[in-house]
Amino acid sequence: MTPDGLQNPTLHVNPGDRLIVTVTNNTPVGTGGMTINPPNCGDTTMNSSSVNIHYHGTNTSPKCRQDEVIKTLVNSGETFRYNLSFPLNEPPGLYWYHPHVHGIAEHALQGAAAGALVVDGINNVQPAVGSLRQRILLVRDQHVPGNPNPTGNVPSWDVTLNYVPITSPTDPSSSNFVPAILNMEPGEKQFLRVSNSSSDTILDLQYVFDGVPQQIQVVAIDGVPVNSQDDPQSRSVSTSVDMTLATSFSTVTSLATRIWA
Ligand SMILES: [Cu+2]
Repeated sequence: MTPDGLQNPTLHVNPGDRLIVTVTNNTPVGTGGMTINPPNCGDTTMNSSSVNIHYHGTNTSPKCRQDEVIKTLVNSGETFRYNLSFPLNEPPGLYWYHPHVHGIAEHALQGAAAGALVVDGINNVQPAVGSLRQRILLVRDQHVPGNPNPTGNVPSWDVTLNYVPITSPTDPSSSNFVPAILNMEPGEKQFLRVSNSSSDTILDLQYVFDGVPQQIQVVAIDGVPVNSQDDPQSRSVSTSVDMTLATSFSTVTSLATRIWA
């Protein structure tokens, strides 16, 4: 989230593009310190507030200043410039970015430090989505306030949808369950691009209207069009989608007015 409370920026690139990102670590000076053996990239010492950026799922190079997460360290007060080359054959789709300093990545992700990265051109492989309204939805997880023991309707983690909290309990049959709400016109189709940007939460997503899970057509998973070997424009139809950690999928849905996660 930005200092003004806005969403982390959604980055758009085309295959073959160069992406330049300048990162300044404005978090307080961290505790601890572990010297990282050379070759180094950025700082040479890791501490509790070190950051870097992983460009999740992209086919960019694991070299320093590109998608390198093992040696790259940007510490409090430091600025670091990324300069990534996307290959010409990068599949269009939804990707995401997040800090990936080993040992503290979970902490950073549950602090909501993740954003969407879109390789444009999905309508070249799925023309049906070209005219639809798109929504980019990032599900993140975070600590349940008070850290209660998970039991019954008390989940291990709370989740948010584009930073809007989905309050516990997350059981739809509970009387005080509050879903995330997406408004749609009757009969309208929308193109939903969803990323499970949580660190520990596996999702079972449905799109529900009047208590009835609606039909969703999955057009791509992790940037790969479904059924692409048989028919690149085909779509898998279901009423729910399971998402393991760090996956993304794109769906077309109609009729429903609410989604919950
Ligand atoms: Cu990742």
